[in-house]
This record gives sequence, structure tokens and C-alpha cells, in this order.
Amino acid sequence: MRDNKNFKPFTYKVDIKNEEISNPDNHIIRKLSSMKGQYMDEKAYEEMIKKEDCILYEVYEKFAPEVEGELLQGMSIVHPGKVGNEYFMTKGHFHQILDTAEFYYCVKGHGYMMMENPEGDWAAEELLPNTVLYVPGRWAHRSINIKSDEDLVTIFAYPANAGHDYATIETKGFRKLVIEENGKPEIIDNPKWK
Ligand code: PAN
Ligand code: ZN
Repeated sequence: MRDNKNFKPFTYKVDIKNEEISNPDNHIIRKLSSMKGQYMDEKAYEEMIKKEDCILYEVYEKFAPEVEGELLQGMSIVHPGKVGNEYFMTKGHFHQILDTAEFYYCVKGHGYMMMENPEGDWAAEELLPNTVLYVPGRWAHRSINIKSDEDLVTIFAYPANAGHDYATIETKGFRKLVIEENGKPEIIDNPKWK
């Protein structure tokens, strides 16, 4: 949808227990194979994918016209698990229109949002139920599930015309990673960061 002249108000239900929103316009399923080269431990990645191309995370979207001023919304679900000692996480991205922000509301689970901007700053904010996270414009963002037995579920909204730049993160990675060390999450430098 490229214009919003005939777009009408709407409501939808968020089902936290079943991790669904009503009548989604899109359901994205991201598997291990879509994350090649993104995890630190490449050997662990290869061994895992040989066994099963498992689902890492899912996104339900509610569309809005892709014009300035509209908001695209949805639910993001990162499943529990690790590749080596690095937790399951989303690909992460900058918005194509860099100066566009995003609102996140965590409804279930425990995790981190890893963020960084082109100016060289980074930030990791903890996500717990009822935490609201504001990702300002210019900040790349990636959700990371640090629980071993529960999904990390968030509701998000961002400008519908923002677009996604995945390529920058795919090539450079994030400056920091969240891994498990002695049973606890630790933030470390990404040895492969360019
Ligand atoms: C979210 C993300 C969602 C999945 O809707 O798209 O959590 O993460 P990736 O897009 O990095 O695979 C968002 O930030 N949209 O802009
Ligand atoms: Zn985003």
C-alpha cells in the first residue's frame, strides 16, 4: 500500500499466552539457515544445521501503508536456544531510513536488545515483561533470548516507510555479543566485528 487515503482505524488482540496477534497480515519464520556467518562459533553452527534447520524466531505483522507517518506493528517471538554458547537472536538491522525510531514492549521472557549506531556507541537494554524499550533513530537493534526454557515475546511499532538494512549487520556484525558463561549471560566484544 503506497497511500493511506482509504486506510481505516482497526484494533487487534494480543494473546500473550498463545503468543499470537489476531488476523496478522504476515507471519515470518526465520530458521538457522538464514543466519549463516552471524554466530561466533561457526563449527557449532555447522554441526547444528547438519542435524536440523530449526526455527530461531518468528514475527507476526500488521501492515500499514508504507508512507511517512504510518506505523507498522507486530509481535516478535525469539525461541530459546544457543549456537555454541551464543543465545538465539534476531538478524538485527538498521532501518533503511536511518533516522526512524522503534517502540518495543516486552510481554514475556527475558532477554536483551543489543543496539549500536554509526557514531560508534553501543547499548544493551534488558527486556523483561512490562519493559518498554525505545530505540531511537540511527540505532541498529537485535533481540536476544537469554532464557533456556521460554520464548522472548515483544510487541513493536515503527514507521511503516522505514525499510530494513540487513546488509550492514550481515557484513560487519554487532560490536558486542551476548553469550552464556558459567550459566550466566555475559556481554563480550565480537571478535569478528569489522
Ligand atoms: C522488528 C524485527 C523483528 C525481527 O519487527 O523485524 O524483531 O528481527 P529482524 O528484522 O532483525 O530479523 C523490527 O525491528 N522491525 O523494524
Ligand atoms: Zn526495526
